[in-house]
Amino acid sequence: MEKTFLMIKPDGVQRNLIGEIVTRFEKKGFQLSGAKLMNISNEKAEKHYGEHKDKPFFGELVDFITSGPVFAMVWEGENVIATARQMMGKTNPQEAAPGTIRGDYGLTVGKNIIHGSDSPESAEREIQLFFENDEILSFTKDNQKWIY
Ligand code: RTP
Ligand code: MG
Repeated sequence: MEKTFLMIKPDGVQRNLIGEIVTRFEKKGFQLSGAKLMNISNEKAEKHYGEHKDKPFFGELVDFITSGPVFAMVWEGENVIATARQMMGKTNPQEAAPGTIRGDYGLTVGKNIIHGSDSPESAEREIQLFFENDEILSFTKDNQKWIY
């Protein structure tokens, strides 16, 4: 089953949105396979956002993501990578549709609550960067036949 890496950013943790966000993905039908509250080192932040290292906002982005605990998660399910991005909404909360996480809870692009992998390659890379293999659990729930 497809897996993605989602991370509630420091603003989402500070604003007590962990439960609300986890609930949305659970109710959608996705399954949580790993999760932890953690601080990110500068080195990990720079690796994670490596694709943006030449952008003017890179410094701010790294400072923000390392400014407090994040809630890192691995979720699985059919088309979870693309569907989670849709549930998150556009990068800039001003353009994110109501009903999406960023559309409902964010105001500015620099503090947009949640990160989600944008492709299978990113998902693979980001899961490896944030999780050890034994922190990702594969198990079957009885509800599967009602979802698929
Ligand atoms: P993310 O990686 O955090 O899930 O967000 P994303 O894919 O929707 O957006 P991406 O283009 O990867 O940008 C990463 C993060 O950089 C911040 N950003 N700031 N000041 C700006 O113009 C600007 N543009 C992007 C955002 O916080 C975005 O989530
Ligand atoms: Mg991105």
